[in-house]
Amino acid sequence: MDNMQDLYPSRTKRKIDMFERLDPVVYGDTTGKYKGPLSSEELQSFDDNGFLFFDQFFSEDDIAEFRQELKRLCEDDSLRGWDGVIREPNGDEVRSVFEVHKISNCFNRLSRHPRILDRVRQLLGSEVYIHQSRINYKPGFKGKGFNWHSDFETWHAEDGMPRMRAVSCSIILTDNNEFNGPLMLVPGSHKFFVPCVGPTPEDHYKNSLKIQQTGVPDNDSLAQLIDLAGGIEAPKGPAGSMLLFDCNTLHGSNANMSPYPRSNVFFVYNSMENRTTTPYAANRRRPEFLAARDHIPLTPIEE
Ligand code: AKG
Repeated sequence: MDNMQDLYPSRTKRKIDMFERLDPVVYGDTTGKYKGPLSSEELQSFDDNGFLFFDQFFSEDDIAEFRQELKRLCEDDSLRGWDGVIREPNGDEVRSVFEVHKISNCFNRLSRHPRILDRVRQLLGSEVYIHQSRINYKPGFKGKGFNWHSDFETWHAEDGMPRMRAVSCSIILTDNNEFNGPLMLVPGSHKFFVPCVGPTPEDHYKNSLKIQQTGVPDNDSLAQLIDLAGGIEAPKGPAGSMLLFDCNTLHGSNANMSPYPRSNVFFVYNSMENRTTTPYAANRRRPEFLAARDHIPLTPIEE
């Protein structure tokens, strides 16, 4: 695949209507090399909705060390000034820390946990590498929201991800409830690609990681997809719960209006058959902390 064949044009001058996705959603099954723990029903549900939620996937005990690490990274002076630490718009609170699978042993190990990898490899039907990882902290009262978007749209336009063959895994590190800005998803939206209007600004990531305004779907398309697919869902649960969602599922979240932080870690697994090339709609590649260049297949840790 080269960039001459852009199957998912976006960041265009004029609006292009949304169209049906050209790629499968689930690549593996319950037999064969990448068979995994997900049942046929779970695979079908992921195919239909674009996500799967696992309540209390890890226990409180399992995640105790990750909560400590979450705090440590947020307070780590040696990370101050690094571009991979994003502050809230108009504030000094940490919004996100990127590349946590590289800067933290603890999160590196979590990203290679066999219980996650088995499921992700089954969904993608191949070996996988990490395209991006991050913690979104969403601190109490101060954490702002994330506008609706498809991650694939950005990864395609700005990172050169050719096809829809990536899955995000979000692990809840502090309880997510209706008050602290849980992630919301549009079930079924992953089946359509919504081209976005407007060219990619230079160094777009410097603003988009605080508030994304380019590469977001127009309201008409959004409303249509929300109507079509049956609304919006916000899977909530205690720390240790896990969400797997397709790279093209529309999602976003509100600000945290409660005193309690809503902190989740995200690992983005891309298929080894779908390695990134050059951006489809940006002048330059984004920095490595946002889009990995070492496409190394992951090996599971021993439990
Ligand atoms: C992102 O980081 O791109 C997200 O969409 C996450 C939204 C959230 O953490 O609420």
